[in-house]
Amino acid sequence: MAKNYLYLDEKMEKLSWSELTKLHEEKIKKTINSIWNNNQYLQNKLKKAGRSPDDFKTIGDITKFPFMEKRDFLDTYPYGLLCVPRNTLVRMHATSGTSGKKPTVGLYTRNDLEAWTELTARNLVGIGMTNDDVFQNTTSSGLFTGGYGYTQGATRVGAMVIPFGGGMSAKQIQFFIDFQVTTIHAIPSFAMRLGEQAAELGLDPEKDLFLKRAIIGAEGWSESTRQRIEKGLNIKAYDNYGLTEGIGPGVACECLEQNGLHIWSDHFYPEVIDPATGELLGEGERGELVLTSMFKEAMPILRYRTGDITAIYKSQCPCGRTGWIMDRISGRKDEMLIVKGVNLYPSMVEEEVYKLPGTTDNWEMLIKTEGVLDHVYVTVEGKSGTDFAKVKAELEKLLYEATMMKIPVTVVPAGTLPVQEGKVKRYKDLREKPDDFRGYKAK
Ligand code: DLL
Repeated sequence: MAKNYLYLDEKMEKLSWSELTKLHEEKIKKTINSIWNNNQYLQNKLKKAGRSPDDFKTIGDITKFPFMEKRDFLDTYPYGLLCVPRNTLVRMHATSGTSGKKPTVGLYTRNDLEAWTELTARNLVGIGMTNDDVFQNTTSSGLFTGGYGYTQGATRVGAMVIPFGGGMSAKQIQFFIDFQVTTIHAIPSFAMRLGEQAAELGLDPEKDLFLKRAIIGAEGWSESTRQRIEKGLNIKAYDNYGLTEGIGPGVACECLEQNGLHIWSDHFYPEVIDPATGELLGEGERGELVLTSMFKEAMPILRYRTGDITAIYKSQCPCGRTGWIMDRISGRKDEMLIVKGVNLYPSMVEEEVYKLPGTTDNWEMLIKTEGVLDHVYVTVEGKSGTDFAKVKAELEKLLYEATMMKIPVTVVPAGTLPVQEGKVKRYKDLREKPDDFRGYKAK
């Protein structure tokens, strides 16, 4: 059946490559000028690299400019990356951040807030939501950008918005039924929990719920997680990507095709680099995503190293959107471990864990250095009535096929592993230097 592709801003979502390049050159020049003229810290950074705005003439010149990194955000906390007067700010958001004690902060002018609203609205329209829909946001409207971000975007689309917030899965589901909710925003671990909860309540999602779709992101998830979510709630689950340093959600999102995320290329210019050397990689090569913003006023980013691993392609999507498409994030560069020359991300393990029907949604991975080598151990929970020995044998086989590594699996009864709230971290890295990035390419 032909899909009914919807667009919030069809013109901008379908710019030709020549129009996009023109826009990139014009707007990135503006971003560089703003950084140079309005922020001493960033001006010094450019000067140190021997660069000035005059060095940017065409888009190819962008590689001459130094990268911004997480450090720049943390070192200048709270206001040090501002490029506008403080009294023009209307909002701040933050991520709790795993890279230190200080949160990473995003500050917004009124125009930034407008642009952000437009982008999350684009995501929602792109997955088929209209003003006929009822939208429930299952993340809190607090500092986390997924709360306000989607509540604003869904309001822009004209759906009826229920800003429920996090947790309370049984009550969330009651609201799904009472208000005939069709669209939800959730992080993957909570979307799985909602499916589990619906089953525990004895509901048949096809008959008892009205849900059609979920927009899912903010943490890594795999294709088999998608299948669990889709089956658990009888919906389509769409991946979306964003980060506080960028603007929040609204950087990239899947469309009805569920085949890669459209980077909103009229707002963000993406590059992919080798995280070990900083060298620019080509289309389809996997490495670290680097983003430059084109419209942000308060805190523009220039070649910001996201730490997220993906590959980008020029879109040939049947939906007709142009610009760049990115693969699902396979992990963060600091999560990647190299064991006996194999590059391993927690997401690769998750992909296999969720293939087995007898496991719950909770699992854990431990990485330890023993002798000179890193070893990986996986613990999963088996549902009651499941043959634990069979799950162990099957999962060890699947993990070996996927990673070429022998990963011992322990199966414990459901409810044994601690339940985590919010963004979930499935692995514990007990290696001697867990903070060191050990090189991207296997040596
Ligand atoms: O998580 C923004 C967001 C909210 C995105 C809601 C999507 C939905 P932060 O809290 O700053 O912002 O965390 C950003 O989360 O650098 C990635 O490592 C990770 N991340 C975000 N989206 C995805 C995704 C929000 N779809 C960090 N897949 C990013 C994998 C993701 N990882």
